[in-house]
Amino acid sequence: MQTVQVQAADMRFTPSRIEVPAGTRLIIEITNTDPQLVHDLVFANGIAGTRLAPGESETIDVGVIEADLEGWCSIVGHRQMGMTMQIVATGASVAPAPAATDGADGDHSDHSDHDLGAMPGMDAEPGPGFTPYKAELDPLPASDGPVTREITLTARDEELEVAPGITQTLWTYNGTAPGPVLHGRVGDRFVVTLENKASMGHSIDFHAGSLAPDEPMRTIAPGESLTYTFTATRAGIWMYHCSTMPMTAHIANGMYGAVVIEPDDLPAVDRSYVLVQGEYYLGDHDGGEVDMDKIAARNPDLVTFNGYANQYDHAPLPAVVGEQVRVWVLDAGIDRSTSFHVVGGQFDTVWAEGAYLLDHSADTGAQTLGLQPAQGGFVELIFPEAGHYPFVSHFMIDAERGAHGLFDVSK
Ligand SMILES: [Cu+2]
Repeated sequence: MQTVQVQAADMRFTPSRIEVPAGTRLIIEITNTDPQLVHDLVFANGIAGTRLAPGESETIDVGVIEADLEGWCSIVGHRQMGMTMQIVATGASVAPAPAATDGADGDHSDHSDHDLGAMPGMDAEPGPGFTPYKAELDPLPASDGPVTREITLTARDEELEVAPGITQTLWTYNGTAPGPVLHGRVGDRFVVTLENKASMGHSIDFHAGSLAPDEPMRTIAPGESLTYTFTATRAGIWMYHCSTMPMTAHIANGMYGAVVIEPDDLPAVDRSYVLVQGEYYLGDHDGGEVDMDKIAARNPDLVTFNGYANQYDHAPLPAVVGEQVRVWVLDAGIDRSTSFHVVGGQFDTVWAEGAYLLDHSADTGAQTLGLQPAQGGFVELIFPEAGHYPFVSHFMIDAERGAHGLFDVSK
């Protein structure tokens, strides 16, 4: 028998290579010495440790080592970032075990996935639990001056439907993806409590405030909380997101949202909506988690407004002929830009990243609002007659992946 002490921290196991005479039983005493992140250690022979919070330890009986064996951390993304372990059987006469595949970290690109068809969600109805994400942005009550706004965001795992018949275990702020829309004016102070009730480390980064990221944006372990205070000194529709590694996985698996900070001179309108564009890279089974190989291939299965494919085709957004309608749009990415367009509509106003491109023009117009990941803005338009006006990302592949909805305009 051979016993080896292993530490897990900073996306590495130390040691990451262990030599064992073939035929020896290997015992690993592992300690998670990472200051922030949850880790585990699993092996290709099926032996799996449990998830360890920072500071926790356990003993894993890996069994008798007859051939080389690979191990890794099964927290999504950690294996790809380098958390692997090689067990080398010295003096072994047998070839390495063929079972070098994993079953624990969403790394399944060789399996066939959901048969999504050409237009996911267009040919099916949402499940009975379908509740559309609220796109309406309620007007702010009048105030004499800057306001302090307190909110608690709870990071938690939630199995949610993301398109008709397709569920994923998302990592969420307050149980939805995107998380809640925060709304205020220039000068408002936001006091955000982030509490982690999920199964791994998470964090938050608000683009709406300017500050040193060191403390407020730190990753906290399950069971911990932090307070993040910022003052919104500039108007915009700002992204917030988890900034725990790998950020691709944490954002794509649901940890993003919008903060709308209205400029002081923003004209009142009849109706305001908020649409946040995001992406899903589906795991290989219902209730699965984000697929890192699809992220690396930059190949999302679904592109959505407010976290559900074709959501507002199933629950159209109302408007009335002649109203001035404002639509705030944020492109949360992680990878796709957007070209926001309303079929049959023309924008008389376009505001993007802090400036008007077009300001209530009488005789010029715009057809799209183009945004890169983490950019935002708003458009305004008046619907000329009753009907059904689709809105899309005019990157048509994304409209067909679910970035599509409807305004239902009545007289
Ligand atoms: Cu996270």
